[in-house]
Amino acid sequence: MTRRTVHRTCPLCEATCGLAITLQDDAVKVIRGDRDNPFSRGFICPKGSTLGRLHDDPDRIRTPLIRRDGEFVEATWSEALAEIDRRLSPILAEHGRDAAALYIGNPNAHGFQNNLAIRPFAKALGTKNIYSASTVDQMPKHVSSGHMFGHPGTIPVPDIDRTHHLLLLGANPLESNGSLATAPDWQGRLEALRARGGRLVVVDPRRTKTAAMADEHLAIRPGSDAAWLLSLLWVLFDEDLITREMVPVNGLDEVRRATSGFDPETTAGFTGIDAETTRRAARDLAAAPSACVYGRIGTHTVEFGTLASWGVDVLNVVTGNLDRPGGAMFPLGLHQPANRRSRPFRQGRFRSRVRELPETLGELPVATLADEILTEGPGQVRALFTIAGNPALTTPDADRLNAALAGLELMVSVDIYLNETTRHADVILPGRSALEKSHYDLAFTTLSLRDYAMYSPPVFDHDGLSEFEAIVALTGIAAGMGPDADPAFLAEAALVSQVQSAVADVASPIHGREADEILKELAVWPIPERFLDLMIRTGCKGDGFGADPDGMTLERLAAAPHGIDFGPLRSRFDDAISTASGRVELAPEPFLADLPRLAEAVRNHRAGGMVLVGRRELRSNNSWLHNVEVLVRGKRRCTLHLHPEDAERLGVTDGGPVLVRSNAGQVTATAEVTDTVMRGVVSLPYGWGHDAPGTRLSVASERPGVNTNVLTDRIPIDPLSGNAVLNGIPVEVGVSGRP
Ligand SMILES: Nc1nc2c(c(=O)[nH]1)N[C@H]1C(S)=C(S)[C@@H](COP(=O)(O)OP(=O)(O)OC[C@H]3O[C@@H](n4cnc5c(=O)[nH]c(N)nc54)[C@H](O)[C@@H]3O)O[C@H]1N2
Ligand SMILES: Nc1nc2c(c(=O)[nH]1)N[C@H]1C(S)=C(S)[C@@H](COP(=O)(O)OP(=O)(O)OC[C@H]3O[C@@H](n4cnc5c(=O)[nH]c(N)nc54)[C@H](O)[C@@H]3O)O[C@H]1N2
Ligand code: SF4
Ligand SMILES: [Mo]
Repeated sequence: MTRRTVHRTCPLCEATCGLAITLQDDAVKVIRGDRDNPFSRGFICPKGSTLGRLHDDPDRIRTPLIRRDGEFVEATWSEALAEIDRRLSPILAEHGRDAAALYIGNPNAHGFQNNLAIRPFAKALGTKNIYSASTVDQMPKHVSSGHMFGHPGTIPVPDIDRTHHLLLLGANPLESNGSLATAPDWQGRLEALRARGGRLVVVDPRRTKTAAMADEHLAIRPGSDAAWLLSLLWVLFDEDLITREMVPVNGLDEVRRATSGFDPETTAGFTGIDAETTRRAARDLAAAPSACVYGRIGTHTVEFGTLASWGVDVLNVVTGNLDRPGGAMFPLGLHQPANRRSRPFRQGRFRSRVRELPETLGELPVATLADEILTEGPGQVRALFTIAGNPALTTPDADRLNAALAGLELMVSVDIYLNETTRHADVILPGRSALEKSHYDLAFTTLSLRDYAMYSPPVFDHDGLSEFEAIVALTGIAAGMGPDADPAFLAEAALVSQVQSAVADVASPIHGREADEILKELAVWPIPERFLDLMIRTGCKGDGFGADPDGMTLERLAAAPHGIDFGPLRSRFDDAISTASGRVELAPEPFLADLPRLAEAVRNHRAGGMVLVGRRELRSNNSWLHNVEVLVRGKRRCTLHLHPEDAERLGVTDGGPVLVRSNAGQVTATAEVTDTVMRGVVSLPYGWGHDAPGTRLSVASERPGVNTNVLTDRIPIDPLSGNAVLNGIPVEVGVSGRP
């Protein structure tokens, strides 16, 4: 019997906790928080300890599947790839590249292999129909960052470990463990904030766990944060509380003018927050020795998502809190170059065919994917690839999308489950369990609240292609090289060209070096790691392949099994900001142009009517952890929260059925009467609805819950980012059978 403990990063959520995994005879015995991890210091949530169960889940897909006569049958990799090639090629030949679409799901952001493989795949497909979970999530933040800071990836994070005042809107990190702000143990960090005399203010229509531990909870009407943030700004200007010690900016006067009409009295009816409370909140923010404003899902997935994102960062700037300790700071990932260079941020370089919605970051709003599949005509989507995504549960107007997926000529999924989305596929290629993959957080080290990095090797081997190789094989097929091209050869060719451009780039630390010499040094690693090593060694702390003998390499990172903590974030304005002016652009033209729409919403607001918001719970993760028994047993969690007064008025009883109807569809949920939700608001968690036929989710299907995205509408979107509206959905609520 051999017993050993390995260490790795939990890939499930953005907190990136360190795990200590004890194995006995190559089976997972127990998973604990890694106490020697300098970032997470032993913190773990109930999900992190289930990686072994996920790995061992008998329902998990381990071999390629091909649908034959309506049934999935196991196939070899070469059969599966040949089938994809045989069916994709005529579609592209006859209907053009736009006839294929790609949907990129959330787990691709958790790691580096898929991340690296997908971009070339999208390029090889050559379609404008690229979609991802970003437009049901954080796209507004990319757009505000792109315009204000010069690059959509330059996202400031709240320095919660040092701040004196955190104003947190539309986020519930005690359940979600944080987002676009990577840190393990938010509860501990927020308790420490309060213990050192800092103040936590939470703005949320629900009294969440995070709100319950706050100094102050402001219940806001869903969808109205942008107007409230403008009111805070209005007060700061009105009371001369704008600091003189801010980072270099353009557009301060334009912002002052833009706030006119958003005084706290005018917005109070719309936001549900009275004018005096708003004034006090603005004064508190300005008076704090350091402060940060942070908004997340509840501010992004709404009709004014980009304006709210913008408002958050304008507040951080004009209170003097951008880019300073205790404020909102710019992280820098180990693999990133120190100095951000970028072309001017542009959107709308192409548009969607049916609704003519503009592109952002090379992708189209996923809210319109079903339109592109269902609407006939040149450019109609006939083939869809999904990689680690479950849009049937996670994107708006789900009934319609489900119908669209059922009618595709070809659908190919790379996934670990036969679920609500992949049941529509013709070919499923197995993804790998977390323990079969090496790990480095390409995305989350760039959003981390400390300068921290970690690399973990795979724990287990597997048969067949790795997930990275599977996506590279699809790239070969999309590029017309057929199903038999060797993924290793294709990836190596991509690496060679990347090294060649690095040595030709005057700004690269390896400019002028021999490409062959660099490639030889990289060759000690498996192929995906070679890309990572190249980035790290040419990155901000890299050794430049010998130029700085003390610099970082993947080898040095890998030698630190608990990761390396390089310290707290540092101010880095000049390197982070890549606008043409070198200043923060406080008043981007498209944002000013969107303000009349907000002013009109404020003006037209009428009280009454119910609206729906979402929620997340600790033991769940988006749509795909419900097949893990230990996480779903116990109290039923997919319930409709509604306020006792609303329940009484509507005749709904606790635990009874409740019918919820919107423009898009209707569901019958189980009611949970609770005063944690404000009057006029109901809340359903998302990611449920596991009762579709043809799935293989033996645990999840026993407690299916309902799919809240049957209720969300595909038509309203945040026009500046294309983000779907998932919160603040007008609904009718009533006893089942008589709404
Ligand atoms: N109403 C409402 N809708 C929402 C949200 C909301 O708050 N409310 N939130 C939105 C947000 S923030 C997000 S990020 C999206 C998420 O939307 P998606 O990315 O579409 O959904 P996930 O539930 O993350 O689905 C992940 C899929 O990947 C599979 N999978 C898991 N791990 C792996 C792996 O390692 N490899 C492979 N190949 N597959 C894997 C799972 O089986 C599942 O099919 O949903 C959005 N939708
Ligand atoms: N346990 C768990 N953890 C997760 C996930 C999960 O599904 N489960 N998903 C992961 C992903 S992909 C993401 S993106 C993050 C998201 O992380 P968070 O942004 O923290 O997401 P939520 O917990 O959904 O919190 C959103 C809050 O916004 C509130 N809200 C709704 N509408 C409004 C509004 O108009 N204004 C304001 N101010 N608030 C509003 C909701 O009541 C809710 O409490 O979580 C990640 N972590
Ligand atoms: S908080 Fe997130 S990263 Fe940490 S153990 Fe839980 S799921 Fe994993
Ligand atoms: Mo997300």
